Amino acid sequence: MPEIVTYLGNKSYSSWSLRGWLACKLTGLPFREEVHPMDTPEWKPWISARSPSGKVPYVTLDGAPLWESLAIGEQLAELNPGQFWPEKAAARAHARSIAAEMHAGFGELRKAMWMNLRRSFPGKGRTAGALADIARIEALWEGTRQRYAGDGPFLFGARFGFADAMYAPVVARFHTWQPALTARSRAYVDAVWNHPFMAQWVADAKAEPWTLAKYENPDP
Ligand SMILES: N[C@@H](CCC(=O)N[C@@H](CS)C(=O)NCC(=O)O)C(=O)O
Repeated sequence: MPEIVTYLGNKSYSSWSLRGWLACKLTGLPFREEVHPMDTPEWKPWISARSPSGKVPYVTLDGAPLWESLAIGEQLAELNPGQFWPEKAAARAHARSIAAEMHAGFGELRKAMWMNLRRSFPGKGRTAGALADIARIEALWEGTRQRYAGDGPFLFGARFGFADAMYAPVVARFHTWQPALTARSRAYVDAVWNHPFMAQWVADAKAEPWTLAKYENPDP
């Protein structure tokens, strides 16, 4: 069995860490995780001694370094392909494209509505840029689900896959900041939020001892 180790920032705040961890979960294999609080004097030395980019998520697979969440997902998918990507080529092409769009984009949303799994800031963070990103995400979710989800609750149907994992932190942000969403988007948000992987991550986040002030004030 391959040895997988994942290095993570705070589960409460580190949205990229969540993507890497979900990729590890999708393998269906046991893995070890090491969590370290960000924005502390020890953070940079800790992560820089491990991850070539000095960022999380960082994963080792039988000792081989893996960084950048999309690359982590693609590599770990080789261990359990059917769980990560849809079976049909057209759906897989679509899944890869929306995963890449998430990897590269939505900076305004990420800046205005950061992840904080222990807090609720309804009505805040609604900058023009964040609202434009949300409109694109809702259109993308709806277009994908209309075409590929059938009766299933996730982007490509019944199975929570890697495209869902890439958007899971958006779901978490929507949970905290509660922007206005269509009923269909809300149903998708609920499906991801209630998935057992997500529930486990949120429970771990709530049990963390660390609070980072910069993520606690919705009116910076
Ligand atoms: N494009 C990278 C983004 C990595 C990233 O920005 N990670 C943040 C996680 S919140 C980080 O490590 N921040 C702490 C730091 O830069 O010291 C990926 O997809 O993995």
